[in-house]
Formats: sequence, structure tokens, C-alpha cells
Amino acid sequence: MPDALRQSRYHMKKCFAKYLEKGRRIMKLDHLMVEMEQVIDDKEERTQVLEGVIGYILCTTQEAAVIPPHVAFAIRPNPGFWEFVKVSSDDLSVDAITATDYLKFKEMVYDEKWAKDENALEVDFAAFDYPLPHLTLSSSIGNGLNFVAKFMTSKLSGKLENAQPLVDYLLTLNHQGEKLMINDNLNTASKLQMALIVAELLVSTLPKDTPYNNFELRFKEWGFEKGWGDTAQRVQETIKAVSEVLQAPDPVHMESLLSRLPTIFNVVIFSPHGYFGQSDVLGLPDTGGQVVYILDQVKALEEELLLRVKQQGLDHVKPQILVVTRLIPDARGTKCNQELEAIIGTKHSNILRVPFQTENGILRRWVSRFEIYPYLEKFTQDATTKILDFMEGYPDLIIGNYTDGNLVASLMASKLGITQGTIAHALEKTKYENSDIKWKELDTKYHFSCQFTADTIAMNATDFIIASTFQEIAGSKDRPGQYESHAAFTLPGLCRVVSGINVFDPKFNIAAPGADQSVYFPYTENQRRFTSFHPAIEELLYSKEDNNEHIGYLADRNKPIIFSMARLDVVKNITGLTEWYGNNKRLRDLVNLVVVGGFIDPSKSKDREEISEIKKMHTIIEKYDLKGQIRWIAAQSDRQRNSELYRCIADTKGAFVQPALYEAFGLTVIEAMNCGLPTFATNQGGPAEIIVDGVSGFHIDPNNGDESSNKIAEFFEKCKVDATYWSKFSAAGLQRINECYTWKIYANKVLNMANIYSFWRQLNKDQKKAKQRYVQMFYNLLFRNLAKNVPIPSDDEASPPEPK
Ligand code: UDP
Ligand code: LCN
Repeated sequence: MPDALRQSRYHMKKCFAKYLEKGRRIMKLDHLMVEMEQVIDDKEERTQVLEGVIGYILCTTQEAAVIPPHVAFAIRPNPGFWEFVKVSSDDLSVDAITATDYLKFKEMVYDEKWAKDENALEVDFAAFDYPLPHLTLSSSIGNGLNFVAKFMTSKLSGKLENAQPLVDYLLTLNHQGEKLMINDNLNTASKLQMALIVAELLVSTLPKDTPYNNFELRFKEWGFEKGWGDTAQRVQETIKAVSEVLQAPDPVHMESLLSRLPTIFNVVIFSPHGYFGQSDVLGLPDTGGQVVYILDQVKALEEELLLRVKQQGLDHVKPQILVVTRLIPDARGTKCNQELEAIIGTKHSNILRVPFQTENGILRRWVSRFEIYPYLEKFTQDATTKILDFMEGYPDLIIGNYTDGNLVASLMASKLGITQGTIAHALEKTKYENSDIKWKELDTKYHFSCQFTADTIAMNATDFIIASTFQEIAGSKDRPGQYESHAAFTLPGLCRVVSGINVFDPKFNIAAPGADQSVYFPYTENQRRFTSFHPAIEELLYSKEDNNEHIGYLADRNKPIIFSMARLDVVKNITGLTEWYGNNKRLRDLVNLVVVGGFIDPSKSKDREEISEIKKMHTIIEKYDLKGQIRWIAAQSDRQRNSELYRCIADTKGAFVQPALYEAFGLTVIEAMNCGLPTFATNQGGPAEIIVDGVSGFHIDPNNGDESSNKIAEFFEKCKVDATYWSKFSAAGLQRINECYTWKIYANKVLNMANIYSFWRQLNKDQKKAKQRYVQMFYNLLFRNLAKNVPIPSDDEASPPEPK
């Protein structure tokens, strides 16, 4: 053995001895590295050790389970790719192990009996996925639609008869019983192909704008029904699209054909928890970006649906979207006790509220999203009845939001056989370290046993998953994605999920939300600005008075303002930003700080975490003597006024700062950029993808306050010497938004998904059925019992938090 290798082995052994020293435990990458540094203090020697195989394992490790004399490693060389190995500390031999064995290693740390139980419940959703193709490249994750189109193409190619599933699918299309596209006269691929040739001949002779009505009767005689288009031109395009696919399918034509078929008219969107309303709800517990997202989403989807039905020649059809949420009798000044509420800015969309029922009747009070599980099954049943009644038929698409909405959507969709999409907004699992293995410790407070099983059920039941960013699915080079963390996990004593979800599944797609551009528009569009708010905003920002709405003041009005707005949760890190500012004299000299969030008076809040953040804000303001440079404003719920506030900050040539420790997506980042405000946002989570660092804004590291605050200071120093520097970032942010983050782009993508996955589920119906059965069993045997353990509060208990 060469000397260098011998020496390196010697160091590695010392290192493993150190890892073993404390006995059984779970270690993360940073622990492994810190302990390595303690044992090998020479930097060069450490580099040498890290060059070998074990070094590679250590560097790509996410987590390790120490069970002397072994250490088992979960390594992740690339997003979505996991390998598991076991290293013996005696001879440093490395053995590959399965995910199941790795999970058992982990369990040994907490529950040896369970780990060794041969009959411990193992859950393997992948067992049902074998007939289906999967993506293989990390870079393709989230691009399911294209992949599905390719796979469909290969299924329908070859000879004409192979296209029969498409014909069968076209035969099923209808709107409330009215047949669309074709009728039974064209029930084979060859009959359809012949008829298309004749039809094409006819439309090609007509002026392009000839209305469909003018030749509808001829079409009907040949076996065609409505849905091909509103004009001769549109009809001709659709005929071509179908003919191309029948002749020799290719993914591009397949995708464009399926996207233009009349498939989706009625949509149900579930968002049970929180206070879901259109006014006075933001800032209430569990009520944040999700509500903003859904209301904007509905407007965008309705607009796109109306456009599509018009183009399909189905003007008489009124697409409707129903947002279904919980009815809360104790509505506390909001409209959450109203059963039906029309959605402002839409023609046919409504909020439908259905109460939670318990053995004692309707639950009157609000309940936290962590405690919502016991009501969901009955809620689904009651909601289904009301929805079918209201819509006078089945919806064509059901979309769930967050754990509770996704579970309800899964129950209803599988019962009625309807296409389903899910949206997580945020999955809780990655937010809490070791939340799976330590579930028993956390369960009384968070009920993660319910949440993780519900999330896994929904991910597996749904036809497609809408993610806002790539990182939500598969993280980044260093950090696993939110979905990815459900690939293999264990809840000792309950179940070992050896395969929860595969991020290479083509059901994953990215469709990022936008911000309502009729509200969040650039500060430069003077004619559109909501100037009536200016006196109120002037007071908010610059009055000298301390009261329950704001404290602090800005002594020097000439300085630009750095601005942040968020719920006052720990993870949003508004206190962190205030502290960075307090600590950085350079930054304090350059700019003022304005933050919006929470209450000023801690006694107004009933939320433990918020109260502690409020107190912390006061302490920091005192500690750094910030009065004169800071203005802290309590949570603001008027979005029109808030949008004007962003623009007023832009008038000062300021910036928006989003300093969250982790942000799932980050709507405020999008809002600020839409208003033309240069933006600094956390590199942990969605914003890292929204902003291209140094091009359309800046990334900041929430765990490195000095570096982040200096980065902001540097920007303002540059702006001082070059006024165009600020405008450059303002414009680049807007450009980024318009290219990638608008609701129009979103609505188009999501409706394409709905159309394409509706056919996909039809193509794979046998596999879908088998998996659904397994999901149902998991729900029945596990979830239902877990949900029974969540206590049901009585309406007489202390009231939930007061609304603001
Ligand atoms: N918001 C608000 N008033 C506040 C704080 C936040 O209107 O005092 C709005 C904000 O403009 C954004 C949403 O609430 O539209 C927050 O969404 P985000 O994605 O930033 O965070 P979430 O609260 O969903 O975690
Ligand atoms: C929930 C969150 O935590 C945010 O990161 C998102 O922007 C919001 O929902 C909308 O999806």
C-alpha cells in the first residue's frame, strides 16, 4: 500500500472512530465535516482524505446513521439521485445497501424493536409504477408534459389501428351530455381519417373567418360534432392536428392537439383550511400566499377557459370554477360564514363554503391546519354533494391545495373518476429536521403522522402535480427538494415508506404563479398609479407617531428605503433582516429600513411564534437604537394599497428584501419585481430560481447576515455613483417576470396539463386502477386511524386568535 494511501486510511479510521464515539445517532453533512476537522487538523491532509472513495461518500452525504461498528450513509450525488452505503469502521469496507436497509439503520437509532420487526409495515408505491416510463435526467425533472407527449406518441405510432385509443378518447368528450368532436359514426381510426380528408376539402375552400354554424350541418352528416373551432380557419387547424397524429404522431403535434381539445369546462379547487375570503383575511393564522395565489389563479384560469371555449366554437358554454373551502360560523368579521360568494373579477366563478361536521354538529371555530384531519372525510362527502348540485354535473378537473386540499381532492377525484391536479404551496416535512424519524416527539403538536401520510396519498393518487419551481420538486445541488424528501422515509412504529414518490415521475410539472398585473404594475406607469392612497402611504411611512399601526420613524427622507413584508413567522426572518441592518453601519448610512408584518403590540397576537417575533423586533430596535432609521408597520391587508406601497418604495430608488430562512415560492418577490423594485431575496428555496443572481436581482444568504447586508450596501453604493445601475436592475426584474412569471403563462400551462393528463390517465387506466386500490388501502388502514387521534376542540374552549 503506498504511503499516502496508508496515511489517508489512518486518518479516515480516526475519523470514523470519532463518529462512533457518541454511539447511535443521526448525523448531517455539517456534523460529519466538523467532527472530521476535529480529528484531522491539517487542511492538506483533510483534502487528501476527501479525495478517496470514502471522501466522495462523505462529501455527497445528506445524512448518516451511526450504528457501531457501522455508519450508513444516504448520499445524493445529484438532484433526485440517491445511493445508500454502509461503511465498516473496522476495515473501512464499503457496501451498497438498499433504501429499505438504510431506513432500518435509521430506525435502529430510535426504535430498535421496530427496526428488527420482520413484519413492520413497508409501503412501496413504486411497485405499481413498473409499466410506466420515467424520466432519467435530473435536468428533465418537472418537465413531465413533454415526456408524456413523447410516450403517447410512441404508443399511438406504427399502424393506424394503434391510434384507436385517441379515437375512443375523442368519443368520450362531451359537455353536460352534449357530444363533442365526433359521434359514433366515426368510431374507428380509419373512418375518422377518411372523414377528415373530406372535411378538410370543404373548409379549405371557405373564407377563413366563415363561422362554424355555416357548415355545421354538413359536418354533422359526416359524423362531426361541435368543438373543432369557431371559424373555418380554426377548424382547419384542428383537422390538420388530428390528421397529423393519425398519420404519423410526433410529440409536438400530440401536445398541441390535446391542448386544443374541448376537455375542461368545470373546475373545482379545494382549499379547506384557514380563513379563505376575498377581504380582511390576509394575516389571519394559516392565511397567506395560498389565498392570494388561488384567487389570482381562478381569474387567470377562467380567462383562459373563456378564450378556449370561444376558439372551440362553444360560445354557449359557461366554464365555471368553484373554490371549495371551509365555512367558519365564527367568522370574526370576515365573510367566511357565507356559503356562496362570487369571485370578484370573474364572470362565473364562486367560493363555496362547506362547514366541518363533528358528532356535536357544525364546528364553529377556526382550527389550525395541523389539526384539520378529523374533519376531512365528512367534509369531502358534504362538499361533493353540494358541488354536484351547484354545477349540475361532474366537474372535469379537481385541483387540491396544500395537504388538506390535496387529500380531499384525491378522495373526491378517485370516487368520481375525475382528472386531478395537486399543488403543495409548501410541504412541511423539510421544514423540521428529522421530522419523520422523530415523528412521535412532534406528533402531539404537529400531527405529522397524518400530514406525511396524507401528502403521500395525494402525490400518488393525483394525475399531475403543479410545482412552482424546480427546487420544490428536487431541490438544488446541496439540498433535497420538498417532494424528493418523500422518496424514502420512515415513521418508526407506524410505517416504513420505502418508496413514497419518485421525482422522475412524469406527473411533475412546473408552472410558476405570477402576480395580478392589474394591481402590481411598474412604478413608472404614472397614469395607472393608485394615487388616492398616497396621503395614507405618506402617513404610514413618514409620520413621526408611534401607535398600534407603526413605530419608529425615518429622520432622513432623502435616503432610499429597503423594504420587506411578510407574516411575522420565524422562518420569514424579518427580525433577522432588522438585526443585519442594525449591525451594518455602512448600510444604515445609505438607506432606511421599512418592514410590514405582524402586530406592534404583542398582546394583540394569540400565536406563540408571532408573539415571540414581535418581542424580538422591539428588542432589536432598542438594542441597535434604530429609531430614526426604521419604520415598522403592522400587517397590511389591502393589496391595492400594498401595491402602491411597493411603487412608492421604488420612487425612493429603494429595494425589496426577502430574507427568509426558507421560502417555498415567495409571492412578495414577484409582486416587488412587477412593481419595478430591485429585489434581494433568499437563496434558500423558490426565490433562488425566480431571480438570476446579479442579473434580474440578487440572492442573499439568510445564514450569513454580514455578507447579505454588505451585498445590499454595495448595491446602493454603486447606485450613488451611477444612477443607471438602479434602473438596470429594475428593468431586468420586470423582464424576468414578463418572460417567466405571469398568470397568463401559468393558466395556459395548467390547462394544457389538464388536457394532456386526462388522456394519459385514460391510456393507463389499468395501472391507475391498481395503484388507486393500494392508495385506498393505505388511506383506510392507516390514515383514518391516525386522523381519529387528533383531538377535536370544543367550541367552548378558549377562542382562536383574533383577526387583525
Ligand atoms: N401580505 C399582505 N400583507 C402582509 C403580509 C403579506 O398582504 O402584511 C401578502 C403578500 O403581499 C403576498 C402574500 O401575503 O401576496 C404572502 O405570500 P408569500 O408567498 O410571500 O408568503 P406566505 O405567507 O404564503 O408564506
Ligand atoms: C405558501 C408559501 O409558503 C409561499 O412560499 C408561496 O409563495 C405561497 O404559498 C403561494 O404558493
